[in-house]
Amino acid sequence: EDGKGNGVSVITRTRKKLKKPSLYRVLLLNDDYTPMEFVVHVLERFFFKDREAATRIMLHVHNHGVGECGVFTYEVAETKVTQVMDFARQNQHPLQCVMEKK
Ligand code: TYC
Repeated sequence: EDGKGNGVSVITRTRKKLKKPSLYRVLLLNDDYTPMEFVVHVLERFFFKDREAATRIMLHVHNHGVGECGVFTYEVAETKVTQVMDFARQNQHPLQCVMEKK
């Protein structure tokens, strides 16, 4: 019914399917030239890590070739990658930052 006593059938959707957003890892890649201190600064500045966590992640990347900075929705991950790549380029470091679907 339409609520006005008009005898009209109205279909009302009572539940909307809310899909969870896909998540993306943001990764730093190792290289031979970017100073360790610069990578720690990147992790503090763009990923809000404290110095201890930033140092742990930086050393993981240094020793294993790749490491996770965080997990974000697509647009946030894309923004982080752009911020890190722009900052590295401004400082003439070859640091690479990428994202991958979880
Ligand atoms: N391997 C670099 C060095 O020895 C340090 C480094 C760590 C570079 C992490 C990049 O994502 C990186 N100075």
